[in-house]
Amino acid sequence: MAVVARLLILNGPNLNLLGQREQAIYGSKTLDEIMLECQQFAGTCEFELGHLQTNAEHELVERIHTAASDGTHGVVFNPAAFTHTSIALRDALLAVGLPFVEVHLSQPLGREAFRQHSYFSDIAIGTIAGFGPDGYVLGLQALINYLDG
Ligand code: CA2
Repeated sequence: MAVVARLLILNGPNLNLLGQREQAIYGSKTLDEIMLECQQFAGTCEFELGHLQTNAEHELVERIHTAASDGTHGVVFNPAAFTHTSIALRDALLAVGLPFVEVHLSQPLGREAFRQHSYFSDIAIGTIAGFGPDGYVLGLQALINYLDG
Protein backbone atom coordinates (compact mmCIF):
# COMPACT_ATOMS: atom_id res chain seq x y z
CA MET A 1 0.00 0.00 0.00
CA ALA A 2 1.18 3.57 -0.74
CA VAL A 3 0.64 5.10 2.73
CA VAL A 4 2.52 3.85 5.77
CA ALA A 5 0.52 1.03 7.33
CA ARG A 6 -0.72 1.57 10.86
CA LEU A 7 -1.17 -1.73 12.66
CA LEU A 8 -2.42 -2.55 16.14
CA ILE A 9 -1.68 -5.50 18.42
CA LEU A 10 -4.36 -6.35 20.98
CA ASN A 11 -3.70 -8.78 23.81
CA GLY A 12 -6.37 -10.12 26.15
CA PRO A 13 -6.52 -11.18 29.78
CA ASN A 14 -3.61 -12.60 31.75
CA LEU A 15 -1.08 -12.13 28.95
CA ASN A 16 0.56 -9.50 31.18
CA LEU A 17 1.76 -12.54 33.20
CA LEU A 18 3.85 -13.96 30.36
CA GLY A 19 7.31 -15.03 31.48
CA GLN A 20 6.24 -15.19 35.12
CA ARG A 21 3.99 -18.27 35.21
CA GLU A 22 3.10 -21.30 33.05
CA GLN A 23 6.35 -21.06 31.08
CA ALA A 24 5.97 -24.65 29.88
CA ILE A 25 2.88 -23.59 27.92
CA TYR A 26 3.51 -19.95 27.06
CA GLY A 27 7.31 -19.63 27.09
CA SER A 28 9.75 -17.55 29.11
CA LYS A 29 9.55 -14.20 27.33
CA THR A 30 7.66 -11.35 28.93
CA LEU A 31 4.99 -9.47 27.01
CA ASP A 32 7.25 -6.39 26.98
CA GLU A 33 10.04 -8.43 25.36
CA ILE A 34 7.68 -9.81 22.73
CA MET A 35 6.23 -6.38 21.96
CA LEU A 36 9.77 -4.94 21.67
CA GLU A 37 10.53 -7.57 19.02
CA CYS A 38 7.34 -6.54 17.23
CA GLN A 39 8.35 -2.85 17.38
CA GLN A 40 11.78 -3.75 15.96
CA PHE A 41 10.06 -5.65 13.14
CA ALA A 42 7.82 -2.61 12.52
CA GLY A 43 10.93 -0.45 12.25
CA THR A 44 12.52 -2.82 9.75
CA CYS A 45 9.38 -3.00 7.61
CA GLU A 46 8.52 0.69 8.15
CA PHE A 47 5.01 0.47 9.54
CA GLU A 48 3.53 2.09 12.61
CA LEU A 49 2.57 -0.20 15.47
CA GLY A 50 0.32 0.35 18.46
CA HIS A 51 -0.32 -2.09 21.31
CA LEU A 52 -2.85 -2.62 24.07
CA GLN A 53 -2.95 -5.42 26.63
CA THR A 54 -5.86 -5.35 28.98
CA ASN A 55 -7.70 -7.75 31.25
CA ALA A 56 -11.00 -5.92 30.65
CA GLU A 57 -13.28 -7.02 27.81
CA HIS A 58 -14.93 -3.60 27.46
CA GLU A 59 -11.53 -1.91 26.98
CA LEU A 60 -10.80 -4.22 24.06
CA VAL A 61 -14.25 -3.46 22.59
CA GLU A 62 -13.63 0.28 22.92
CA ARG A 63 -10.13 0.07 21.42
CA ILE A 64 -11.53 -1.84 18.44
CA HIS A 65 -14.19 0.89 17.99
CA THR A 66 -11.49 3.58 18.12
CA ALA A 67 -9.38 1.69 15.58
CA ALA A 68 -12.13 2.20 13.01
CA SER A 69 -11.49 5.97 12.97
CA ASP A 70 -7.85 6.48 14.05
CA GLY A 71 -6.24 5.32 10.81
CA THR A 72 -5.60 1.73 11.85
CA HIS A 73 -5.38 -0.54 8.81
CA GLY A 74 -5.40 -3.92 10.55
CA VAL A 75 -5.12 -5.76 13.85
CA VAL A 76 -3.14 -8.69 15.25
CA PHE A 77 -5.28 -10.06 18.06
CA ASN A 78 -4.62 -12.59 20.81
CA PRO A 79 -7.97 -12.55 22.60
CA ALA A 80 -6.60 -15.04 25.19
CA ALA A 81 -9.49 -16.63 27.14
CA PHE A 82 -11.97 -14.29 25.40
CA THR A 83 -11.25 -16.41 22.30
CA HIS A 84 -13.63 -18.97 23.68
CA THR A 85 -16.27 -16.73 25.26
CA SER A 86 -16.66 -13.32 23.69
CA ILE A 87 -19.47 -12.60 21.28
CA ALA A 88 -19.00 -8.92 22.24
CA LEU A 89 -15.49 -8.83 20.79
CA ARG A 90 -16.56 -10.78 17.72
CA ASP A 91 -19.38 -8.29 17.14
CA ALA A 92 -17.00 -5.34 17.61
CA LEU A 93 -14.62 -6.69 14.95
CA LEU A 94 -17.51 -7.38 12.57
CA ALA A 95 -18.89 -3.88 13.22
CA VAL A 96 -15.67 -2.06 12.31
CA GLY A 97 -14.76 -4.42 9.49
CA LEU A 98 -11.00 -4.14 10.03
CA PRO A 99 -8.92 -7.09 8.81
CA PHE A 100 -7.31 -9.00 11.64
CA VAL A 101 -5.06 -11.99 12.26
CA GLU A 102 -5.84 -14.20 15.27
CA VAL A 103 -2.70 -15.22 17.16
CA HIS A 104 -2.18 -17.75 19.93
CA LEU A 105 1.07 -18.64 21.62
CA SER A 106 -0.07 -22.20 22.26
CA GLN A 107 -2.07 -24.45 19.96
CA PRO A 108 -5.56 -24.40 21.52
CA LEU A 109 -6.73 -27.27 19.28
CA GLY A 110 -4.29 -29.56 21.10
CA ARG A 111 -5.50 -28.57 24.54
CA GLU A 112 -8.70 -28.84 26.59
CA ALA A 113 -12.11 -29.28 24.94
CA PHE A 114 -13.23 -25.81 26.00
CA ARG A 115 -10.43 -24.30 23.90
CA GLN A 116 -11.55 -26.06 20.71
CA HIS A 117 -13.95 -23.30 19.67
CA SER A 118 -12.91 -19.77 18.75
CA TYR A 119 -15.36 -16.92 18.21
CA PHE A 120 -12.78 -15.34 15.88
CA SER A 121 -11.27 -17.93 13.55
CA ASP A 122 -14.08 -17.83 10.96
CA ILE A 123 -13.97 -14.02 10.66
CA ALA A 124 -10.18 -13.59 10.81
CA ILE A 125 -7.95 -13.37 7.72
CA GLY A 126 -6.26 -16.36 9.31
CA THR A 127 -5.03 -17.84 12.57
CA ILE A 128 -1.45 -18.42 13.72
CA ALA A 129 -1.18 -20.77 16.70
CA GLY A 130 1.44 -22.90 18.37
CA PHE A 131 4.58 -20.97 17.44
CA GLY A 132 5.01 -19.21 20.78
CA PRO A 133 6.06 -15.54 20.72
CA ASP A 134 7.09 -15.83 17.04
CA GLY A 135 3.38 -15.88 16.23
CA TYR A 136 3.12 -12.12 16.71
CA VAL A 137 5.76 -11.23 14.09
CA LEU A 138 4.36 -13.94 11.82
CA GLY A 139 0.93 -12.38 12.27
CA LEU A 140 2.24 -8.88 11.48
CA GLN A 141 3.97 -10.20 8.35
CA ALA A 142 0.78 -11.94 7.23
CA LEU A 143 -1.24 -8.79 7.83
CA ILE A 144 1.23 -6.64 5.86
CA ASN A 145 1.15 -9.13 2.99
CA TYR A 146 -2.66 -9.08 3.04
CA LEU A 147 -2.79 -5.25 3.05
CA ASP A 148 -0.25 -5.08 0.21
CA GLY A 149 -2.63 -7.23 -1.79
O1 CA2 B 1 -2.21 -19.65 23.48
C1 CA2 B 1 -2.69 -18.51 23.61
O2 CA2 B 1 -2.12 -17.49 23.22
C2 CA2 B 1 -4.03 -18.35 24.33
O3 CA2 B 1 -4.74 -17.29 23.70
C3 CA2 B 1 -3.68 -18.00 25.75
C4 CA2 B 1 -4.91 -17.91 26.66
C5 CA2 B 1 -5.77 -19.15 26.53
O4 CA2 B 1 -6.97 -18.97 27.30
C6 CA2 B 1 -6.13 -19.45 25.09
O5 CA2 B 1 -6.86 -20.65 25.06
C7 CA2 B 1 -4.89 -19.60 24.25
C8 CA2 B 1 -4.47 -17.74 28.12
C9 CA2 B 1 -3.55 -16.60 28.37
C10 CA2 B 1 -3.05 -16.69 29.77
O6 CA2 B 1 -1.74 -16.17 29.79
C11 CA2 B 1 -0.94 -16.53 30.84
C12 CA2 B 1 0.38 -16.17 30.73
C13 CA2 B 1 1.26 -16.51 31.73
C14 CA2 B 1 0.81 -17.16 32.85
C15 CA2 B 1 -0.52 -17.49 32.96
C16 CA2 B 1 -1.41 -17.16 31.95
